[in-house]
Amino acid sequence: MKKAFITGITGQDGSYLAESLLSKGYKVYGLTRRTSTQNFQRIEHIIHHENLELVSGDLLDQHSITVALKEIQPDEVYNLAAQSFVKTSWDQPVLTGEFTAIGVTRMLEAVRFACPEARFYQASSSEMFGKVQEVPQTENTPFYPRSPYGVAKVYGHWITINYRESFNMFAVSGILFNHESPRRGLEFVTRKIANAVARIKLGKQQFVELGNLEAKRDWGFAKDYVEAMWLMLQQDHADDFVIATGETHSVGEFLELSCQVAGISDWRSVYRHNPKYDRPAEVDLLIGDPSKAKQKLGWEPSVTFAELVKIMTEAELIEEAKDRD
Ligand code: NAP
Ligand code: F7E
Repeated sequence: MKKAFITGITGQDGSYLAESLLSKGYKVYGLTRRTSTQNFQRIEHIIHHENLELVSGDLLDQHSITVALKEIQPDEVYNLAAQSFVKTSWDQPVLTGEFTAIGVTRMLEAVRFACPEARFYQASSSEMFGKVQEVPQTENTPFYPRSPYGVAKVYGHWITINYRESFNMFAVSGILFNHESPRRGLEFVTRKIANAVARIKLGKQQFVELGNLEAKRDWGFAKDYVEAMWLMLQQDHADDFVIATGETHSVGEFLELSCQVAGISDWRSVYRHNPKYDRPAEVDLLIGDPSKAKQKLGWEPSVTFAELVKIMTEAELIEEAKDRD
């Protein structure tokens, strides 16, 4: 039985990846950090699975991850843990660097010391392209990050490549563009919109307050994207891949379509601009070129933008209707 170790298992991607690996017959170990109230909502449905084990540790604590990896001896390590909200990275830039940048080195050091044969996946991000130097963005497009989060991810990306080249480790980076789902954190714009639209439809709130409606993103479905992570670790050679849909849409389009799904005819009537949601430096346009992933991994997205908006809005309509009273 193959063994996988996932950091960030309580997050959106970690929960989908754990599900997928369990269905493939893996024994899955998930790193969780101590919290005063449990935050296992996204993994509640698999928590009693006989092949899932949670391990206590933190990316800030080198010893905890080294000891866990020494004990488990995993075949595959997926480093998904991070401070992943871009806006917060301006409020907590140092902590973001500790988790999202230096945390990667801690993971690579732990693997190098405890299980050097394990294959390592690093969750890189399209935020590294920031102020884009090329359209669409490929594996060879130069980085120009626009937030402390983006800068930290560039560090994580290059240290992964550096360990591959220095120590001959099977270490890869997936440059994943935005991917969403009903499990997305409520602070991210897609889930925020889908949730607000559902609440407006049900008469629980009047408006949705947003920042920049013009920003464009290449949005895919998270469940598709975790399959790409797994595929990257099944290859003969360690390599880095862009994972994206190849389409871009604005925040405004997401809002308009979500309103259509919910049966709200005039989206402008429910929208308010609030400058508090604008960013000190914006990433205006992201659009990825996934041709290398298609050619070498045989990976393609299965959910279109319109389907994604529908999945997310309908999920919120169901959830919000449950606690209507
Ligand atoms: P997410 O929902 O925010 O999940 C982040 C996970 O990291 C949570 O499980 C969190 O644990 C854990 N974590 C944070 N700090 C930690 C620490 N110090 N020690 C241990 N665990 C820690 O993020 P996601 O959307 O699933 O994304 C997964 C990864 O992909 C992240 O690295 C993100 O930056 C990257 N990424 C995401 C996207 C996207 O569009 N979703 C695109 C490109 C790259 P708690 O539950 O305890 O907070
Ligand atoms: O913002 C605009 C905002 O926070 C998307 C993370 O998973 O993807 C994610 O980062 C856009 C930005 O995601 C609001 O200015 C307008 O242009 O949903 P977001 P993100 O910043 O693209 C990348 C690939 C990651 O790696 C990250 O971990 O939407 N926007 N109004 C707003 N954004 C938010 N959050 N809230 C608003 O009210």
